[in-house]
Amino acid sequence: MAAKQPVAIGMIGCGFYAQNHLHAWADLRPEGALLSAVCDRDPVRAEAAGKRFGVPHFTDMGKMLDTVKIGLLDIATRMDTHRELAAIAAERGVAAVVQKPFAPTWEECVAIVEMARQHNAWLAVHENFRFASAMRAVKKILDQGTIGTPTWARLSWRTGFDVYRGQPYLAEEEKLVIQDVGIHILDLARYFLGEVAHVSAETQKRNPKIRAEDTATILMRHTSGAVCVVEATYAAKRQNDAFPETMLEIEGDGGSVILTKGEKVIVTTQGLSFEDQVGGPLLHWTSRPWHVSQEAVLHTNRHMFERFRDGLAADTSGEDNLKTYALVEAAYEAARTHAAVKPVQWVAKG
Ligand code: NAD
Ligand code: 89V
Repeated sequence: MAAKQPVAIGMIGCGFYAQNHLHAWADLRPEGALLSAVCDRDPVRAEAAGKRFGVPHFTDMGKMLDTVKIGLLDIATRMDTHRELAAIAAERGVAAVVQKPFAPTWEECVAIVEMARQHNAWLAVHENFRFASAMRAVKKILDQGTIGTPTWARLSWRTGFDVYRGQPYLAEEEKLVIQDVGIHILDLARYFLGEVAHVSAETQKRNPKIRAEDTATILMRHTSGAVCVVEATYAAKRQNDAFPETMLEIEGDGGSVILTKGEKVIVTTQGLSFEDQVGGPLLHWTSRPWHVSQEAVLHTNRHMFERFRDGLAADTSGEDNLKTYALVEAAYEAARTHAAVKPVQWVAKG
């Protein structure tokens, strides 16, 4: 069997969260993912990343692509820049992974997907919650039929952790908890229970110091008939905070699977229960409490690299992520109208 070709990786954005992407790419070098250049419009951040990971650094993506031959771009800038950067990648026929949220509006998300299709450019969204070890373990339990057909679920992400310290921009966003973290949990709901028929939602702003909603309670009916509650808040006040873990309970017609703090799973089937630790290991570059999220970056980057290298679409391709983004839009619409909303569906032109 022919040896698989290595892929030259270009990192765009070397800010707060991109540090995890950079460490993950460094860990994937032995597998053929060769971090080859970094770029940040802030020269200090660009140079720091270039020095730390031993690659050339740039402050302009176009100059980087003129200078270094890149196979796969990893764009970890904030959402307001994604359309412009993804367009440059598509026009140059370079494959790209874009961090979530895909873009500030549905229309911009669609424009990015259609631009990539027009240029036949490979495109995916870095949506990493479903790639976390614990979530993949739960998915395996469901796929094995251990609890029968899932009929009801609650996916809960509740914290009082100071997310604004690492990401101060969150306090000024026009839309907050649904667009920033709800999007992850809605993606998990699709991953575990399939597509959604309609969405109801209530939002609250419980922290007076921030601009937008920090608490959302979402109720969904899936096309399978299953019902799912998605909850997310940055305004919890509790001991033993689980940040950044997602707690879940999924019930099927043959049992249930519950994921508790510390990534412990409790499975009940045929009247018997067993427990297991399903979290991933601490890595040489990860630290509590972010380790759960950081380890998910490694698995997500590996998935993107392997799927691109093998000429296959990613599970969270641009087109797939439109279905998750449509749930974000539907939840905001439902909260605004206090009525159930059918998520919009994107249909490819031509
Ligand atoms: P940040 O502001 O710390 O970093 C963004 C960096 O991009 C900055 O250094 C900025 O200078 C650079 N940049 C902006 N425009 C650029 C351009 N045109 N060319 C080159 N560089 C440019 O933001 P962050 O907190 O690291 O968030 C980045 C993205 O990651 C956001 O979309 C955020 O939602 C997402 N995020 C995802 C997760 C997760 O996947 N679990 C966690 C945190 C943040
Ligand atoms: O994971 C994220 O997308 C971050 C959060 C604060 C939720 O961790 O924005």
